[in-house]
Amino acid sequence: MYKFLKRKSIPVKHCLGHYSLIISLNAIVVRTAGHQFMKTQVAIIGAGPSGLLLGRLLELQGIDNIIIETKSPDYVLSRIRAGVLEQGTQMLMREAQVGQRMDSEGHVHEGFALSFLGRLERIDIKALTGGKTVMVYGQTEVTKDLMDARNLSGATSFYEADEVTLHDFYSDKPSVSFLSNGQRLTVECDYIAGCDGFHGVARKSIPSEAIRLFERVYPFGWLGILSRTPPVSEELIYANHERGFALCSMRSSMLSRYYVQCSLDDKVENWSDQRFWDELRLRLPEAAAQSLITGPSIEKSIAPLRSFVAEPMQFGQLFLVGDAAHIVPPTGAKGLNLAASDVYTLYNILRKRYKENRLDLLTKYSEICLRRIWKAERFSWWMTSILHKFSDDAFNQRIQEAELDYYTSSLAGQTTVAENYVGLPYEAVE
Ligand code: FAS
Ligand code: PHB
Repeated sequence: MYKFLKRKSIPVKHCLGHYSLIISLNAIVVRTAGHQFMKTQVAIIGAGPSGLLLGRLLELQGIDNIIIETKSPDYVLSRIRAGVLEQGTQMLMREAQVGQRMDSEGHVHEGFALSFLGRLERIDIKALTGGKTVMVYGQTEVTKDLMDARNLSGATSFYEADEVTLHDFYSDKPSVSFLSNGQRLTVECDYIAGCDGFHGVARKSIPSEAIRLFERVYPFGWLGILSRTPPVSEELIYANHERGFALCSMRSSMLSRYYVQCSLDDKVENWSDQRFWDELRLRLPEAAAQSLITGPSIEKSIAPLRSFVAEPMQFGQLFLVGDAAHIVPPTGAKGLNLAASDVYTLYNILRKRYKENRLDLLTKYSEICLRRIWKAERFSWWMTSILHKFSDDAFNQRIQEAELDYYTSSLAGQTTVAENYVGLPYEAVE
């Protein structure tokens, strides 16, 4: 377990009647009976990749921040999610001084395959993008590296917080209140970063008339399995099949991650390991199906698929970041990477606001992020639309096969797929 509240310095305590004042390096604390007040520059809600990465980058710039998370560190780390990092995400991990394990344990991938009609067509992303690649390194590891760094630095984080509530974010004195170990705390800040994911409180705190939501829910889910087996292929395989989509991925040379499309009302308990492996084999090209090494699942879960965007992403002093503002179907491996590009934008806006007094940049956050978000939404929607079974409509299956045939046999088509998969460039904050 991670210590949830650590301070760097020996707090200086002044008892002012029933108040007590504790000064520490990154939080000023005033305590009254039953209610503790803290002050920081940026209050970050959520300790997923968005919150932890933003917190770490700000901390390295000497910008005080406090993270408030509803779950325990172990719970956050137990979630099995993304597996592919774009170069921009890798760059940010290095800038956050937490890239060492990623660089030593991550696997650089120079291509991936699209499978259809029994064919296996490789997209050579490195050759098609002038040398760009992606890295296979699980989101769990990204989160752990960031958590470890924050725990080591002593920056303040509150885990297992309850009743997290945002206050006055349209004023210049926003705050976040919450219960921690039965004590009510209020963090007064300059800005709030809502990094609390799709189901978090930040977006839901915004008046409905101030926000516009765009959504598409797909009529299927992904049944994912993790197994301590060697991956069927060194690179990822995205398979279109008339029985449904399948994906072969991995976390390491002895930890494989596989997915099969399943119906929305399906249940994990309906899928024995054997049924999963049999179905996966049916959806893969012959050579892969024959060389697949199976084993007991160590994790099995079903995730729904949706495309979702909230516009704008800034509301006074509140900024929505990552899944709090947008969701993509994981078919394009963009979710975690989009969160990282939001962090890049907000981090640089706040860095320049505090270091160069560039207050003008604060209003540019939404437009910069949304330009990249909508292009990633398009790619993720397109990959989902050509790889999944939507109905028994034979015409749609033929159109999907023609799309895949064109995009894998035309240099222009391959280049389009490759440059979107490695991640479109980040827009400079200037
Ligand atoms: P997260 O949801 O990761 O983190 C939000 C944090 O806020 C959580 O720790 C949560 O506990 C906390 N929180 C929630 N409410 C709160 C509150 N009221 N107060 C305080 N804290 C609160 N992306 C890919 O690229 N590839 C994939 O294969 C992939 N698979 C996925 C599978 C699933 C089941 C899910 C849900 C997502 C998947 N994603 C995938 C997307 C995922 O990786 C996200 O893009 C990524 O987690 C985004 O990170 P955050 O924005 O930090 O949000
Ligand atoms: C994964 O490894 O979990 C993964 C990889 C690529 C995707 C989606 C999921 O597009």
